[in-house]
Amino acid sequence: MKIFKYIPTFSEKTAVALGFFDGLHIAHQKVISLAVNSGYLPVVFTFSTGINCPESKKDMLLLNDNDTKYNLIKKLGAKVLVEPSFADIKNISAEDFVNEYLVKKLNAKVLICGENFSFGRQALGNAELLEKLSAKNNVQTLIVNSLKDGSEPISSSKIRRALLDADLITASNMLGYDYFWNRVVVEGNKNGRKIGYPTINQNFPLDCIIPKRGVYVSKVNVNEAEYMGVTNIGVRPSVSLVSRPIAETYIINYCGSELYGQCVKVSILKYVRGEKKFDSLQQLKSAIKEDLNFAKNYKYTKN
Ligand code: RBF
Ligand code: MG
Repeated sequence: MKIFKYIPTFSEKTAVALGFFDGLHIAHQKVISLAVNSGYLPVVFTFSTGINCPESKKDMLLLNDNDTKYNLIKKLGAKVLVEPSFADIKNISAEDFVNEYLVKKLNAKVLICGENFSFGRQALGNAELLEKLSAKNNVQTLIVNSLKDGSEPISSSKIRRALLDADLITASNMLGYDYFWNRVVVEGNKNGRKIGYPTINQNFPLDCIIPKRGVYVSKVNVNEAEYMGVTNIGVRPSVSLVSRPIAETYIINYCGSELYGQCVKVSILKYVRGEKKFDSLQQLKSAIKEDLNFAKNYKYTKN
């Protein structure tokens, strides 16, 4: 998949999937799949945020870091990702956005978006306007209705709320996969090995969401192999308090080499308990042992 940080010009006819695609839930997946299966060059059009971001996305913590977003989009079969910064597109009128950028530059023959898509200056454009403007250019528009989880419409903000509540059933139903991160392993305080449970430590980027603190049954992918694990998201009050929660994962039956500096994918499957302050390392150790037993007995049903 080729990634452009600006809006390129294509001679090949394209199908363009439009959206922010944070979390890439099942409705996002449907939007992108329609582009992939259109017969045209499948392009995903999104934007990056920074200090400049839409009002609706202010203070919003992301579900995915960028690499994860790229990988999920690539896995769906998109060949091109167009990702200008929001600052570069926010003053384009809805009309120019469609006529000049989507139709002329990207050479779109099909445009796909969700029913609550908005675009253009002051986010004045909606799916209906997109359809109207593309029809004038003989471009087809496909509008994907909100998908539902039971009676609840699926949305990235509902997934965020579910993760803050450790409601992993809702999160994975809406995502279509178990919530995961794929991040570099950093050096820890090496206290884990003193109590017999060495862990891999991973930080949460400042702009990404941190699921509810506590212990989870997890699934860990190291290179090609898959392991079960137990993950603590927290500040470890029993040992040496850190100011921002980190993820510490003990990988069950792992006896390979140190993983510092490597990216490891950790999926959280089931919430076990909250993080506690123990008075002794012995108590912490037996709590972790119980967590491990719980994980070993946990019946994992693949999403
Ligand atoms: N630290 C705590 O202070 N309280 C806890 O309840 C706690 N639970 C944990 C559960 C698991 C499965 C793991 C792997 C770690 C946990 N920790 C907890 C963090 C622990 O203090 C830390 O991993 C080691 O001491 C190494 O820093
Ligand atoms: Mg949405």
